[in-house]
Amino acid sequence: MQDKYLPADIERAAQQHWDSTEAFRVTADASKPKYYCLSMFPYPSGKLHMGHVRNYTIGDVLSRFHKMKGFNVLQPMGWDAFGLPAENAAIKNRVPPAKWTYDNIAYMKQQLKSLGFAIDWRRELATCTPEYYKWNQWIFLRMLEKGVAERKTQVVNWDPVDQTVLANEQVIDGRGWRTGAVVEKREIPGYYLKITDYADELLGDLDELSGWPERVKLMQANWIGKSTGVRFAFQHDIAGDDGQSINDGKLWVFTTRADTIMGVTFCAVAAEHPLALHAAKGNAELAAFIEKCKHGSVMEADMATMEKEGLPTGLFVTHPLTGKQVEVWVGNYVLMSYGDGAVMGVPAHDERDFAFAKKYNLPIEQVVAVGDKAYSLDAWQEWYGSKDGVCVNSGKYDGLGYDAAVDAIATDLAAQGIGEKKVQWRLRDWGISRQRYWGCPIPIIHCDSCGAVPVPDDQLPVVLPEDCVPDGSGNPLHKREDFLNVACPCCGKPARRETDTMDTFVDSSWYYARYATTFGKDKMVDGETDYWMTVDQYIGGIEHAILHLLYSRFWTKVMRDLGLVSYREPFAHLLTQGMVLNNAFFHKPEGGGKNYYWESEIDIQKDAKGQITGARLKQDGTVLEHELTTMSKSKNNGVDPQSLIEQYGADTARFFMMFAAPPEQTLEWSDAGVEGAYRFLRRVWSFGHLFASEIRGQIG
Ligand code: OVK
Ligand code: ZN
Repeated sequence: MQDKYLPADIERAAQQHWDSTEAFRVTADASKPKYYCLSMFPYPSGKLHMGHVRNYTIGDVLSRFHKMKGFNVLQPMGWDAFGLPAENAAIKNRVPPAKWTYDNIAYMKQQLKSLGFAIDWRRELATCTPEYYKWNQWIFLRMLEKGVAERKTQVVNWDPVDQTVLANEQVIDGRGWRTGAVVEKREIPGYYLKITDYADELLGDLDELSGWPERVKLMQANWIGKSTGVRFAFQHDIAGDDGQSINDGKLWVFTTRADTIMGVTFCAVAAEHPLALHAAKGNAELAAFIEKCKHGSVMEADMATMEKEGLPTGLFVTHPLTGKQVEVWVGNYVLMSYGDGAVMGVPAHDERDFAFAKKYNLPIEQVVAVGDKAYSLDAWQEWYGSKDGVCVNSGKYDGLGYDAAVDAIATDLAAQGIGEKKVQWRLRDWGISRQRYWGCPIPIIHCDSCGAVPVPDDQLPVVLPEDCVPDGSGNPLHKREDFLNVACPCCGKPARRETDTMDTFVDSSWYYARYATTFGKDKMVDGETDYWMTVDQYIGGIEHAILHLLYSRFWTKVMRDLGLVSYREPFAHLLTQGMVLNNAFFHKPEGGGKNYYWESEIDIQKDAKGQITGARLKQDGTVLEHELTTMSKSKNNGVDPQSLIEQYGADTARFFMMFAAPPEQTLEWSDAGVEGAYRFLRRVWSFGHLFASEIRGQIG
């Protein structure tokens, strides 16, 4: 044993030993309790970030701890290898995304190895390999057969920079999650997975996930968004170009406040609603407004905060209970993709309708009274959302409370055949078609005679050519005749392959099950999966609280319904690790924004406790401001794990990560903390050396 603490030598020796003995290779063993510890697999983006080191250290500590306790521990690792970053790198560097991806995987794998994680590398997978994505294609075909997948045209979120469709979840504050570009609406054909068929189960089973943070479960529940209410119609005889009443003379709406129906003073429809389009024909102003709405956000969060705008259509519909004529408006806050694309307007009892009515001088009629409070337009906030009142100014419904009023009104509407109680979900179906190259090909062949034909199973996988170099002008597969041209599986005539690829969230929806499958691999998952699954501990970033975790839960339930697995939830315990923060130093230039500087360019003053009291730019002595924020390239405050490992060794990095903060909380980077961790490990080593060479000699 060396007397000096030389982490590079020690760690190399240990890692070589683990490699040569396959120390972390595991197989199913019914005689031991199992522990499946999974960290969210990385995008092979280039090199490890400090956030990865933290995530994977937490997973490794849990794995090793359980191994020492006698568990049969599975800790796998792999690569979420499809996606846009590889295409963007290809555009920039003129290398095929495949080469960029495989090079990055090789580099990052060596980085992970140098961190000494107890990983069973035999189970490594990369989602961009045909042996993996074959099963995306295979299960997609099963979903088509079962009607869980379908082709349809829908209004979608269009990212004008990436030229691609985004799922609602990928739109953040009306902007693309990757590009930050303002999202537009477009109509486009594509494949959808009917996650809405599973809405009830996805919501209900949240109750079983006692090992998940409440916060994440709440986010999922809100995303699924179950609301109970009444769907009913305003009747009309507005005729379209064909002389027939539009939509059979019914304007359908959904409301969770059927008790306020007697207070309707207008209706609002989405820009794409047939009544809006009809009215726009003779109305240039309305046509222009509709066009403008198409570029608006489709996110509910934005709907809540944005300026409500509208225009009257000049069309009227009949109130189903009062018989009064109600004017139809087009509102920028009404979405065609939610419910029927139309809402009733009750300004006295709904905040959004109130703002709209005030703006456009529409009548406001109180129909619910809460206690003996006097209703006044100045105190309108007190009234919204309250279900504690009774109906007033509502004819035969006067005096009824919320539940009784909803029941009575739903019954009366049902008697006319124009209404019923209904459950509505906020969750939309999952559009998986991407107009991109670097993804899993959708196994469909388009034939002029037969239409969209599924690729037969014995022709799977549909292999993606790996030598394309995208240039930014759309999907390069459009130019690959060798990929495109194929015989129709039905009639044998020349046909063309689908060029859309799958959303990469498909790849990550089942990778955990594939790790747990042994290596015959002639099946998507095999019997070993049932031994290892479910994942006992999943560790990853809160950024995946909704999309990835919901899709994985959905995928698991589909696999169960296809008889592939016997469990119904993939992840028993979930830990969302806190982010790694560091100080960022900046000037605020006059034009706005911030100019960031590296710590090496700055003189920093600290007090006795190590708190920063001031910072000046070395170059000219100017005073800088500072903030504690996530590590990022753009803020010049990132610390490269590689330099940390090279200077102090992996153990110091890991030790600091685990002791500087509890796993769920943010971790503040501290050079002094790293130094401290290193000194501690050095003392441990010295003690070990002393024990080995002296103490043991004395007692031995
Ligand atoms: N492949 C997906 C992924 O998130 C996971 C799938 C299961 C969907 C943690 C940074 C960073 C900050 C600023 C600039 C650049 C990077 C994540 C995940 C895991 C894998 C930390 C990563 N900060 N990056 N892949 N990280 N922290 O490679 O929360 O992005 O749990 O590592 O992350 S990933
Ligand atoms: Zn055909």
